[in-house]
Amino acid sequence: MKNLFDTIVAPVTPLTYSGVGIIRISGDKSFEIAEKIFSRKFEIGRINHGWIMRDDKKLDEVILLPFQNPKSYTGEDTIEIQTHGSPIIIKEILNLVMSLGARMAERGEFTKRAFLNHKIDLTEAEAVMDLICSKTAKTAEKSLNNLEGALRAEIEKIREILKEILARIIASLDFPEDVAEVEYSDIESALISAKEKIENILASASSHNILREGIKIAITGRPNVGKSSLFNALLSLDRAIVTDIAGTTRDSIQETVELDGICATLIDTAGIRQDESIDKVEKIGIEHSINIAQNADINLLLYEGHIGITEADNEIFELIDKEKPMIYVSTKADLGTCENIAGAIQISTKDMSGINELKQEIKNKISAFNALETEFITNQRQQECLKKSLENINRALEAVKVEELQDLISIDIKTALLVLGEITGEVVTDELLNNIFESFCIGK
Ligand SMILES: Nc1nc2c(ncn2[C@@H]2O[C@H](COP(=O)(O)OP(=O)(O)OP(=O)(O)O)[C@@H](O)[C@H]2O)c(=O)[nH]1
Ligand SMILES: [Mg+2]
Repeated sequence: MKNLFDTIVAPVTPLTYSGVGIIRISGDKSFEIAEKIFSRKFEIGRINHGWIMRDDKKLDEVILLPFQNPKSYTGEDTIEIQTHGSPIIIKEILNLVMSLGARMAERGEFTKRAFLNHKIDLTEAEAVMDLICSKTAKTAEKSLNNLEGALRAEIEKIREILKEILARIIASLDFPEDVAEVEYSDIESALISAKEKIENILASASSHNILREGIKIAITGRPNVGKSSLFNALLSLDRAIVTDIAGTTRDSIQETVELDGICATLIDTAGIRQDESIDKVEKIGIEHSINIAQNADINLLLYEGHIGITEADNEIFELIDKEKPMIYVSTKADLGTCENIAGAIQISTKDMSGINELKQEIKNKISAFNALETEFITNQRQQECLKKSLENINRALEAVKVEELQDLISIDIKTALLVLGEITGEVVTDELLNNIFESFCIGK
């Protein structure tokens, strides 16, 4: 981190042609710099209209918004300048501001300062970027809840339980004559209560990951079963090439759609077959298909209903882990049906029968992923901290069972507390902060 209190500047909006461009300056020198470049005296807390001037030359007609510390995003004196959205003008103003003593902000530096100036905690800082990168309205809603402190509140509840029992243990150790030793049963019930809360959050972690990263749905089956036709039907788009030649799809293609607030990536794969005559390109495509099917969150396993399940179909179905969600789809229903797998959905892309039923079944599978819905959302980093904290709590619980010295038990409780503190940012290292803010965009 450079000097915390130097003055930084960055474009807040992308450097492309647009209606409006915004430049933000934050730090001790912001007002002084603004006075030098603005055509007239500005008033704090007001919308100021005027010109950005370089010496006597007008650079642009702008709106200037001054925010006095601590009432700003970063907690420092801040100036926001709304310019016309020309990359040339924005760059000229940035150069001018930098020539007067500001430096270009690093990625996420405005938010990092908001955190370091105690305007927000780390869960809220991470929520800012999550909100910007949200793929669906639902993810945006949860990120906004985090920004308002939903995850922090949950973590604080757990920390309070641990802090309280730790304080009692330490008091009895420090003042053995005045304070009685804490009952082991009291320590146990506090630890169990914290443990349950952490386990509840972790139970919803996979649904959080799906909300953040989306869900992968693979359309799998042998050549010519109608995979690309179904892909197009689900997208209501002629995206994939469909022909009666087996092996039409050589490489997988994917598109994303929103299904019940979840970002779903639909993948059309190359038909899988074990045929000596197939060429090198198709072979690679098939290996790819198997990989996609095995890594998908949901598999749509296709077979032709009027032909029935063939040996080749069975060989493909056996490649898929049956523990994972999957839907059997019997295709070309318009040509008749001779054999069905229990629970299979019969579809035809010719008359579109069964397509809505299949969409509903896909949504049912998605909602099973999403069953443990919480107000907040967690990311991988936060989940790792929760897991580490849980390990320490479990170790403390084992020690309580054998009535280990409370001095020793307190060490595990302290560590559990420290790791939870990394979630909110009460305990942080420079490395952790750099890792988090490096993923931000410039100007945030
Ligand atoms: N009658 C009928 N024909 C269909 C239906 N769906 C697909 N077909 C036909 O089946 C043939 C193969 O369809 P595709 O969607 O290309 O099959 P695919 O599984 O993607 O095939 P590959 O890419 O070669 O693996 C085409 O001639 C389609 O017109 C259907 O519901 N009814
Ligand atoms: Mg195809």
